[in-house]
Amino acid sequence: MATLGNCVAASYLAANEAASSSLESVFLGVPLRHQSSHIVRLGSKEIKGQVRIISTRANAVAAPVETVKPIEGKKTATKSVCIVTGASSGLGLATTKALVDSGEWHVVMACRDFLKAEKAAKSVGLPKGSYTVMHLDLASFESVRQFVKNFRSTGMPLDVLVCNAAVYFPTAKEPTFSAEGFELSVATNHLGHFLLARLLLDDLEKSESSSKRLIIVGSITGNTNTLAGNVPPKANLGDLRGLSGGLNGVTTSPMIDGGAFDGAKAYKDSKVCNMLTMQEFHRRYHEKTNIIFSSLYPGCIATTGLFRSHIPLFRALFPPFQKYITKGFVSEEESGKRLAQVVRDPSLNKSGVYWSWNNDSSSFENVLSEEASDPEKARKLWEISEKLVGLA
Ligand code: NDP
Ligand code: PMR
Repeated sequence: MATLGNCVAASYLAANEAASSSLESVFLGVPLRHQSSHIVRLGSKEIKGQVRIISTRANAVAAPVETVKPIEGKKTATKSVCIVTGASSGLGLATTKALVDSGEWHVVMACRDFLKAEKAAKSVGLPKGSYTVMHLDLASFESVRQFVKNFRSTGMPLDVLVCNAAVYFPTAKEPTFSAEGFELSVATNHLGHFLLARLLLDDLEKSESSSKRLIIVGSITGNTNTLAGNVPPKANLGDLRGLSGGLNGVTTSPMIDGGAFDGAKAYKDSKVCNMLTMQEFHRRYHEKTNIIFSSLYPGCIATTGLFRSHIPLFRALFPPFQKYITKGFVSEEESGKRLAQVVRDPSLNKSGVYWSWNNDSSSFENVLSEEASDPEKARKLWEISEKLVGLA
């Protein structure tokens, strides 16, 4: 059955058909045309917007900016708004699908590859108008800041932010670096998200939702109180001397603890940073803002793009190993439902929690490793990170 919101969206689209044909851009000489609409809550008003593609960086694939034309006097069903970083594949895409399917959420897919994200949205059957793709490259602070500006310019409220995107370079012999010269996995998984979350905290605080949330995806492999977390190389931030030095691989080590480069360790270290950051946000802001801060281990989603640069043998054996030996395997669809639960389930409303699931898919509050729950380390990480991203 068509909702009032859908009907209004359809008539809005028809009315704007002529105008929207000018929303064109060019990518590698090929004209692009993208059109989408959304209806979301803006305070007590409803707003609708169209997406068009522009470039925010010289080397960007394609970046959208929304123009929002508030329509006065129209009443539509209201939707909550959730930003999901890295929504173009794996857990992020499955979570987007679960949220959109609920009929209650509009998802802003914050992705570095606009065309890939659009294709991914279509591949899982997201209806036009149920999502907005916006360009975000977490490996560039400039892009993070531009994303925040673009998001604000849409006039959409922000009810939940999900920091999900990540990269993993297990076979790299040498480090690679972000736009600002930080080792790429810590820069993407931790520093980019740290800046994004800090900048969007104000927007979250303004949300009228009684259940506004900031979620940072963690993992079992960063927790050395588990079997998986004891597979070498183990996560260890040490005294954070490499991070303090700027992780640049020239004057300092590219690793947080100051050691020699190890791609698998850098990823696990970045996950420890994600879990520490969530707890530090909780300590600093939960009481003041009423925002619920959470992290989670969604299960071993052994089929995702995270393992794209691993050797072919690993990619072939990892899913059956997790399915039949460790029994830690979850499908992308199931992991998406789990993260969507952390976004919207009223019973998962406790702040400062690292959520996990039993084999029967019931959620529980998990215990973090000593390092991943060390408040002193979390404070130090916060202070160094805010200097590196230019907030202090
Ligand atoms: P995927 O590789 O499928 O998804 C990662 C997403 O991050 C992709 O959409 C990717 O974009 C995006 N991304 C990477 N770099 C950037 C960047 N610089 N800017 C913006 N987006 C970027 O992996 P998963 O779905 O498995 O990973 C999602 C989360 O789940 C991660 O935080 C991971 O640590 C966590 N996790 C995964 C587990 C697993 O078993 N797979 C287990 C535990 C936690 P693009 O599509 O363009 O590459
Ligand atoms: Mg691991 C209960 C045991 C368990 C679980 C739940 C995982 C999850 N793993 C487990 C055990 C083991 N793993 C064991 C015994 C081994 C040695 C054979 C093992 C190996 C292994 C490798 C080489 N596992 C891996 C790798 C990776 O490259 C993955 C990784 O560390 O990525 C950072 C990985 C993972 N195991 C997991 C999970 C969830 C991962 C993936 C990613 C992540 O933490 O995000």
